Amino acid sequence: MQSAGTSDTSRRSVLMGVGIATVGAALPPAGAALAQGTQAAKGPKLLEMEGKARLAVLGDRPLVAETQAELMDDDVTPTDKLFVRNNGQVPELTSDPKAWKIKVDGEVNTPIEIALGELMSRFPNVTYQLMLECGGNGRSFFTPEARGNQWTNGGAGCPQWTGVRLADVLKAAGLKSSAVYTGHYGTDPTLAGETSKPTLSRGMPIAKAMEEHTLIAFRINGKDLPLIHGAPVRLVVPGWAGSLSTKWLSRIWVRDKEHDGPGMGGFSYRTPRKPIVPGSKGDEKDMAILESMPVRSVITFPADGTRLAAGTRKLDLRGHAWAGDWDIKTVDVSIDYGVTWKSTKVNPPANKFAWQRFAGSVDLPSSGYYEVWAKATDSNGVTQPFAAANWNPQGYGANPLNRIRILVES
Ligand SMILES: Nc1nc2c(c(=O)[nH]1)N[C@H]1C(S)=C(S)[C@@H](COP(=O)(O)O)O[C@H]1N2
Ligand SMILES: [Mo]
Repeated sequence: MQSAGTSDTSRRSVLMGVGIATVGAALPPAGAALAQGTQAAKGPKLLEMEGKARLAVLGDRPLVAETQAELMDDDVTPTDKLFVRNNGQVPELTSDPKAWKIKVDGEVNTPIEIALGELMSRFPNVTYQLMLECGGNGRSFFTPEARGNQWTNGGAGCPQWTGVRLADVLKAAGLKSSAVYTGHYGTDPTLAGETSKPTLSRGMPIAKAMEEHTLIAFRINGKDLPLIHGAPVRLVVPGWAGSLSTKWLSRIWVRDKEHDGPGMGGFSYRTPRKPIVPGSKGDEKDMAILESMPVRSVITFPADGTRLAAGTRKLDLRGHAWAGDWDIKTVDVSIDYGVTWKSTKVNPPANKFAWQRFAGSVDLPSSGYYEVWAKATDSNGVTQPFAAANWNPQGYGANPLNRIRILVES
């Protein structure tokens, strides 16, 4: 248990008067396969960056940091607690955000180059609470290990975004009948420092681009975007892999075929159409692009590793659940390793593509060690598996049910 999460949670616990203290480090990792804490044993390296909370650093170059489960407890993700995922370097901050240019070209009747200031005033501004989730979220739950950043469940957040609808801008440019896909470009230099080629350039089918919650966003939680999250302007493509939500947005290329920029080919952001042997090489032609993210739940209170005072027989808990394009129907919890389940109360989302709060309680029959499991089911009836399923070489789509460890003292 890392120090930031521990102090934060115990402070909140004291305020709430429930008498919980966290001493996660004192608990052994749950049977290795079950541990879901962020590098529970050693404790992660914590991010030290102005304007950012002490997130768990998964990589320095490029910078990648995830949000510890207990820091995901806010209804609306505060900007400082939003995970960070860069593929290259961070570009320089522009001195004149309003003059920042965005180009829309390709399969359109009238290619546009528009300054951000004009974009803001010409198109209706909308504000929604929208999920941003890395396509690799949950990757660390795969066995054997899949290539890439070892996310637990913290490559996800749900801030409030303000921007214009991408659909409005595409309509202004006029889509040709040949328009089938987008290709997105940002200005971040590659890790090697090149600016002549994109670091990452993904795209989506036109239908997703025209969805009313797909935004060209310039504000987060009511403030200008910070540089690390894409200032002055980015895409927010909620519910789908975060790699579509291009930061430092400079160009949308409307394509007459599936986009083919870096991040579109091979095993990138793809999951198998039919299950493959875990650890095997796999065959590119059996892979399909990951679009909607899968159903997931995260217990955000109490923290993994919480120790409860002797005599505690009831534990209140809460968290968030979400499911890409879909809503959450139920979240169930278990304290007996999935033998019996109890339902929780699930709130409706603030709007489509926002996560949903669940809250409930479990009865603890005695003192001792427990794991609390949470399992969400979406509006299609799709539920989280007990273990990460559908292994793939680059590790997308792992969404096993969530587990925390609890000790009731005697
Ligand atoms: N230009 C650019 N946009 C990008 C990336 C990037 O490396 N460069 N990373 C993408 C990925 S993989 C994710 S998950 C999200 C993360 O957004 P955040 O860092 O604001 O949380 O940004 C996406 N947009
Ligand atoms: Mo990502």
